[in-house]
Amino acid sequence: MNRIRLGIALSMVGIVGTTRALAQILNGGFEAGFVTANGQAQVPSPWTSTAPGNPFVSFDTWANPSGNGLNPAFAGVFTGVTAAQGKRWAGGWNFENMHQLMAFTLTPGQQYTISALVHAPNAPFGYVAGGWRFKLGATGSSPSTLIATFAPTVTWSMGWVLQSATFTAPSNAGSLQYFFPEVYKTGTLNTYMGIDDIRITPVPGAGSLALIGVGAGICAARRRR
Ligand SMILES: [Ca+2]
Repeated sequence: MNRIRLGIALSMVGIVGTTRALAQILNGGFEAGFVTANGQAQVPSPWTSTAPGNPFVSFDTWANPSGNGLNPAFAGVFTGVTAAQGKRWAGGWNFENMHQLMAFTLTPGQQYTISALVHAPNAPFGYVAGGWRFKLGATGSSPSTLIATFAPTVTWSMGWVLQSATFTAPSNAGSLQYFFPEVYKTGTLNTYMGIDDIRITPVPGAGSLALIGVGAGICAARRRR
């Protein structure tokens, strides 16, 4: 193999590796962009909801004190809490929604890990902690496909907790470009939960490991010359 072909082959390995490492979720830490109305019923772009500004529909953006977003002490929900990552996080009731158009669609059959830092509410007013689940949809109003669920085990005293789940992208993932985090309740009481640093990353599989093997083989061949 000559130097040019070796260079092209190694570049292809590099391109594939880079593409796989790119994040599907944009602004997963809710740090970029300005939110109006002190963040109540508002989420920063590219996040949005079916009715931005409607406090019975849209998720909220919370910020460390004096930041751009809801004060953690608002309604006593997150009194004393600061962001797990950066200066802001998002939260919502089980009856509220939020979504974004992902940067890339998921690859059908590929395994992914979804992770996030989650926080239960300080719930003195008749609501409780719940869980998070994640869906895909073909439009911003059609969360049709459940892809992952986090156990509803996070309580107020635990602070921020990193949760994750692994899933296989469905066969129609190419047509499901919208991503929806949702809060679910486990009993009769409504629940409110916070979330920060949402990520979806591919699990290295047989395909990418084979490419790494090809790259290593090329390097070995080059050394032998
Ligand atoms: Ca954040």
